[in-house]
Amino acid sequence: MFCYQCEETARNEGCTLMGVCGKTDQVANLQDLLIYLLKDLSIYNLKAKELNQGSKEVDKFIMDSLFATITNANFDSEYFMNTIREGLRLRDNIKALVKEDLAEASNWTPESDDDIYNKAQEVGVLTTENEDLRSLRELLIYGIKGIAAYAHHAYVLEKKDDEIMTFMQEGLAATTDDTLSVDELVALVLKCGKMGVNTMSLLDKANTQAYGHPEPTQVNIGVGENPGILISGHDLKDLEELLEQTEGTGVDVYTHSEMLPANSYPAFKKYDHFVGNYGGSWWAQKEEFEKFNGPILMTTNCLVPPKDSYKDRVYTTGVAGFEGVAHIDDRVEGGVKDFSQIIEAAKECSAPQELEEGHIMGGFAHNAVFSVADKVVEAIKNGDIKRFFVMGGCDGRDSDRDYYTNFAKSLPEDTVILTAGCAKYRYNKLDLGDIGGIPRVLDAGQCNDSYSLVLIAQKLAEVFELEDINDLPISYNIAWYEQKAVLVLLALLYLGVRNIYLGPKLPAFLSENVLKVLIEKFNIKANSTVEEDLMEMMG
Ligand code: FSO
Ligand code: SF4
Repeated sequence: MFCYQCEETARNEGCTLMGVCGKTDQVANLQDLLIYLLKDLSIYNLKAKELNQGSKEVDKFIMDSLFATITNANFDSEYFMNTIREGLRLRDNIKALVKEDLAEASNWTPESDDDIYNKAQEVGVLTTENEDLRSLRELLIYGIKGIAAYAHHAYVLEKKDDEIMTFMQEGLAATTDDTLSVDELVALVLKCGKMGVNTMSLLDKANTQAYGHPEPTQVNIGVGENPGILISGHDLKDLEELLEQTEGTGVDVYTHSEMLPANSYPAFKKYDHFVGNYGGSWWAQKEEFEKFNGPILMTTNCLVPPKDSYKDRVYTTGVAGFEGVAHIDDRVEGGVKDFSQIIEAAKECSAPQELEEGHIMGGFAHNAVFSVADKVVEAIKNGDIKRFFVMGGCDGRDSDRDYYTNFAKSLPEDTVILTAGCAKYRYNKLDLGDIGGIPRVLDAGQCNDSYSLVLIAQKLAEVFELEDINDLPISYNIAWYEQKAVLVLLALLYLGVRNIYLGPKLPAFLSENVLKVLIEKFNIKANSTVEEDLMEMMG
């Protein structure tokens, strides 16, 4: 195996024996093979689209398969074996339709499971020998994985966009094209950022039309006395159905990690048994799931290989999966998922052990911030707010992420943090106060709600009549971990944001030359010490 798609990759070079995330060598190879097949499937489906015969089934298959290969989403080799077999079936169908021999993998047909395992060892990232080409191709693929995740969430809420589906396939196909120049690949990477903005916008519409606009909310972080179900990941539709099915059963529902922002949506606040948020960000789950006592539902990525002590309480659904962990099937068209086995199991469990008590503030997505825009603009004009710091992105387990806690603590009191994603857990329980009633940490929501931060910046630029958003008093100190954060970064670059500080480490998949391009074009910087970075950002 060779995988270097996330920030925790071994030695900041690549995982080669086993993933730091817990992904086995076999699963990593099968994911490589799946990506290899998706590239060919894309080539064929794009051709079929030209003939007005593109397959919606293939569109969805490519989107969901990409999502399943995101860090911490699916660790189950059987899932990938089945998905590969399904991919081969779709490939053969569409190949017969197109009636042309267009791509290399289309000539490979396994006769046994061993054939699949053997092929899986031959098609990984390192087959592109040129380091810069590999770097650009993988950067594009990781951005597209981010699109796939967000497009999937919009899709389950009935929001679909052909242009986004087609772009994922164009991007994948481009990574097999040896004739593309470096400039053409860089252009595609930026187009990925543009499509990322479109996808986050689509998901924003999907979420807010289904569940209302998030509103400023004090989220309880304590526990109640009933047994509970803990729901994690990003899928709001799963939460909706779980809340409906648990109502009146005596079982409470709590969010974990990236599901925290759900507490601020009007549609979910109406449930009395929706108690609040339990614990911190994804990497703390081993300890927290142990103490939760009840079942845990993982709806998307952010699963850490479970300990035996609570493994029988973990359930996956959607593209998430883990060997030996129960999986809740997808809804059939027009139906809902059946969570009854989780609810029945919860009834036998004791209430969660208290980790902490109190509240944290959430719900500052674009609509809520716009509703107090006058106040914010006034505070900027009269000097009460000197600068905003966008500190969105991911959290991770390395101790060097203390940097973000210390950075937040060191910020002058006339500054405000704008955040989204699980990076917030490094500072959202600090008491940073408010500025004239505006909290000093404005949490827009999940990582995809970084879109809100972009809208807020654009709105401020409009109010202050600035043509260039870089002229706003906003600094960007972004933390990344997995591929959705790569997409968020590309989206910011596409929008012309310069001088982004990225940490806690620069991606191992950026070669020296590709990094040079990003520095020249966008002045991206690796973060250094809190003092140095803060001094530079405050100008
Ligand atoms: Fe964080 Fe990534 Fe979205 Fe996980 S961006 S690491 S917790 O996916 O969830 O915010
Ligand atoms: Fe390693 Fe990250 Fe890949 Fe897991 S996802 S194998 S930790 S690089």
